[in-house]
Amino acid sequence: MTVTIEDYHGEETAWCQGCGNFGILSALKKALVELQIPPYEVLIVSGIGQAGKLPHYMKCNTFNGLHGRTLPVATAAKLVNNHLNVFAVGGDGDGYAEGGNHFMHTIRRNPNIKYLVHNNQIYALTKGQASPTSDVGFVTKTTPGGVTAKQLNPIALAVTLGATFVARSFSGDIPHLVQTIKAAVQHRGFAYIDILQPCVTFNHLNTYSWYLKRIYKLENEHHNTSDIEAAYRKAHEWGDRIPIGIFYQNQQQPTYEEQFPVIKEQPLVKQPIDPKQYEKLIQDFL
Ligand SMILES: Cc1ncc(C[n+]2csc(CCOP(=O)(O)OP(=O)(O)O)c2C)c(N)n1
Ligand code: SF4
Repeated sequence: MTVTIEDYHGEETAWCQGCGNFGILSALKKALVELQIPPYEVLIVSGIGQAGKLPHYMKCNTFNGLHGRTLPVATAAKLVNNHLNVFAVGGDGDGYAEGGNHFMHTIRRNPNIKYLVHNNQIYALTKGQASPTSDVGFVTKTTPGGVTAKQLNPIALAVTLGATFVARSFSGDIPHLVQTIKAAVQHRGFAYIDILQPCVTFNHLNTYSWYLKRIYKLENEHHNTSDIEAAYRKAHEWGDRIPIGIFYQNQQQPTYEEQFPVIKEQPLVKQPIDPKQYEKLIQDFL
């Protein structure tokens, strides 16, 4: 049976008109349809935030958990059912502040999950406080005198930690985002995409036109995605020129789940359970 966009149609959205999240929702659906992946083979995990609401607007398996705890939940789900296409989604606050620790350790483990960060450079659900990716000098409710802390560079961090797929895209360029998500899905291992996502209500600095003036595509500059040093150099471009595209890719690393012989034959979820195996364990707790 052919998979269509309607198959993924979820609840009505509660995002503001013009929000960059719409581009991400639409691109994710398009990528899944172009790859002909049916909804029952997809799980989308999120935490809390405007970005964290995305699974509500999709019809497939979803899990909405705690703020900043998206990646460990997604990793666990992948271990339990390694045949599922597992996506983790969340904001820059969720992923780089509350969940920063998990970002680091998921990169080390390299599970075959896909991580889409809606990077609007602000905390949107809690009405506009500074986030780790807010520009220096940006005036917000928590930084009335302007942000003084140095901006986090998540792309450079991911490259440095040895992430096996590191990309950036823009929610205002749906074809580019669809292409990048498809490449992430086809990657064997942890695929991370930082998606520049204008928040039209609380971020009046990093607007669509602000990004459009600066963004250029790595693929138009013959960037070599297997050259980690070139990726690191490109990761440090932020200002007048902002690169989007795949910075780095390496498919030579084993995935996390490949290292568990118990799920080699079939997913844990499909393996028979013999209650007798647990008798001793239960006795120990009684
Ligand atoms: C542990 C914890 N800390 C703080 C909060 C409050 N909180 C809820 S959403 C949010 C910010 C969300 O911002 P972001 O992750 O960037 O997502 P966005 O809303 O911008 O998409 C915060 C701080 C919370 N729910 N849990
Ligand atoms: S507050 Fe910002 S991120 Fe949230 S829905 Fe509105 S525009 Fe989008």
